[in-house]
Amino acid sequence: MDIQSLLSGLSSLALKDVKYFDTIGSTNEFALNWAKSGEADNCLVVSEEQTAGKGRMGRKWVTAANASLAFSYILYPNEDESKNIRLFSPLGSLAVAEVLRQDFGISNVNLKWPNDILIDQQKVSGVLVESAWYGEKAQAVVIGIGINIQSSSIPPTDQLLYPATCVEDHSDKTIDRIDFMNRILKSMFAWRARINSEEFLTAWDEFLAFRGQWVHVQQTNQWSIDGELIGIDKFGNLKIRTDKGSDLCVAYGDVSLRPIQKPE
Ligand code: BT5
Repeated sequence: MDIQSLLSGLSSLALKDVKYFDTIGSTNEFALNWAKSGEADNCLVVSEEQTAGKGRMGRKWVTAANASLAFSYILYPNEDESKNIRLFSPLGSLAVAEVLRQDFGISNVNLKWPNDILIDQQKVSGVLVESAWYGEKAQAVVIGIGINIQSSSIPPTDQLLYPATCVEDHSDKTIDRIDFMNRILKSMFAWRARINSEEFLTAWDEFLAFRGQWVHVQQTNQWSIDGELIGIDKFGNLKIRTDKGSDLCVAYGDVSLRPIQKPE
């Protein structure tokens, strides 16, 4: 990858600016600093490799040179969007899922609430949304997306909390990474216009992994719940039915989820 091929491959998106790095600590970190300038709306940061890629809750994200995609898109939300900043995470994951299914014909794509993209129940991509303040009270949002494209991008098992896979293991097509990123951004822009709509929640809900299954939801070591995964509500919260039959909603936040055996 290089800046020339990036600029030409993404030219139809009318991005304001694109920064490309052969290697960087984290594209999100760079984007957050850039966003604070107040002049980075609709800008993109891409790196071939990350040496300190970030996941949620201080976890690490591994990006391998020539085999992965790692990029961060910066936007300044409008007033309506500012009320629902947490929807930008499913915006990114819905775009990735849609491209995998619609453009690459990969059928078994699901979204593990709140932010993981799975193929055949294995993690292929993760989204990290972070925001920063600039000026007096204006907020910037960075949508960071990491995707495993070729098999050499899959980290060793001892670095993983959850099984991982890559796109090329599930598609007959060779993946052109810039074309792939272009499609994801295009889908993201289209859904952004409808981010507060019921249609957006429905599209997200349709991709939801583990519906009807027993899951364990853990919130930063303090609180956890086991129950049947029902779906998402109109705010994007996860609906869980406990063994006593009551429904609970888990708000998006520092939450992790995994399927478990239903107790007898
Ligand atoms: C995420 O966090 O999945 C969000 C990942 C976001 C990465 C992008 S890359 C561009 C931008 N710049 C950044 O610095 N970050 C963003 P989380 O749900 O917390 O998952 C992290 C966990 O995923 C780790 O603890 C590992 O278990 C696992 N993991 C790390 N690298 C992986 C990979 N390449 N493929 C699959 N799983 C991975």
